[in-house]
Amino acid sequence: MKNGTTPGIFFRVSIMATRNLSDYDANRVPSGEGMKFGMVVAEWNWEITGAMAQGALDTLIKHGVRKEHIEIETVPGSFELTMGGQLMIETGRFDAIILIGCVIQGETRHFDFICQGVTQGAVDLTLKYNIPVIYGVLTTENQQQALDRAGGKHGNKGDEAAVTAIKMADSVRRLRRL
Ligand code: RBF
Repeated sequence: MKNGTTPGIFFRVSIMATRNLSDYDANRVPSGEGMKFGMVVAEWNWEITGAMAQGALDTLIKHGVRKEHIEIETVPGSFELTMGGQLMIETGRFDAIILIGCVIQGETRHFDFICQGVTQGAVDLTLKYNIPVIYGVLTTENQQQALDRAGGKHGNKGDEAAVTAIKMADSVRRLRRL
């Protein structure tokens, strides 16, 4: 289905989701000019999360967000992303918050508990504060799968989180103006 061609339906924003959002059409991303973003990055699995954070940062800037409108905080692990996100939201300075983490399956059930905690935490934050909280958290079976998604063969999920943040911030601005 082509955008805008369905009778009676007008897509104000071009649909651009594919299986791999890193393949997005950059021309169809709203401008990030004037938008402010907070990013919380887990230090655990830094090789992965650092690459994702860099990707997110580059992508925000590429789409017009000013460097001084991006603040980055690190937290020890993905479990702490919710708290970091909450602290950032409470400053009132941001249009959207990006959480970056990587949880890799180990031998114990920690994986499940951390994934569950941060996922529910992100949902709770976004609904409690009515602000986009973008879930840039990899949950993989092994390190290779994570590397593949942090600038490897499956793109960089940090880039995708940044695009999602801009799109959601744009949606909020447009809808609140209506
Ligand atoms: N944090 C991550 O971000 N990714 C992980 O893969 C990860 N694995 C962990 C495995 C174990 C056994 C433990 C105890 C912690 C792990 N953490 C991981 C850290 C976790 O998110 C949190 O920082 C700590 O549990 C302290 O609250």
